[in-house]
Amino acid sequence: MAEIEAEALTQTEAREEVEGGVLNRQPHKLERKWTFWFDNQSKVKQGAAWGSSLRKVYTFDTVEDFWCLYDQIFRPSKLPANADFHCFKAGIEPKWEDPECANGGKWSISSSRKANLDNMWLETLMALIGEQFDDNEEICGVVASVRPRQDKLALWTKTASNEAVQMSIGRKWKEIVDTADKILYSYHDDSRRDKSSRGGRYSV
Ligand code: MGP
Repeated sequence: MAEIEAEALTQTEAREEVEGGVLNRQPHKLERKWTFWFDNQSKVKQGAAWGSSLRKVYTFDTVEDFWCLYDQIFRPSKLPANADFHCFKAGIEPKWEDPECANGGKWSISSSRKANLDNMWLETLMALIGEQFDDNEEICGVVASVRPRQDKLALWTKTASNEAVQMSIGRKWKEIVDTADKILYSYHDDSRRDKSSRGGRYSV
């Protein structure tokens, strides 16, 4: 995370970075491509299918593009109620139906304060694009949700039944967002069923 922060050039620094009199603006490439999504469910007509308001916004693969997108758009405190931001690996849709997510689940954290949600979202994004998790291949992406009752952050992973891997990801995520609160892991399979069967399967 620190490496990414250190690597990230502010626009002023980029402007000042001159090599032999020539402006050097080589972008800093990420390990892989990521996509930001936006879902504003408050605008959806009643009865519309889930996902009808989900939009792919921008795919990026440089540190510079990430900071620009984050600064200008993707802060959860800018979200209206009942809207979500997602940042997922390019090629994975933030839906239970996506083949990479179909057997997966999510770690969830609730946040009652908007500033806190922004911080946890940013720390998580930096950890994802900086490939900070031991099991990077298990990660699908992260979702920030603003809801009337409580805001939420969810880290989606691929193989819900692999308890050891999920526990390791959950412990690491808690460190990254720096929370002492208990966090719970739920299977997407359980979420598809009625609310009563949705308890957390793992916790850290
Ligand atoms: P949500 O937006 O993840 O949680 O799912 P929210 O709004 O906090 O509400 P709660 O149900 O957790 O209390 C809300 C509802 O949207 C789900 O119950 C599903 O009906 C639907 N939904 C959510 N997701 C992520 C999906 C999905 O990936 N696929 C489909 N088909 N429906 C989904």
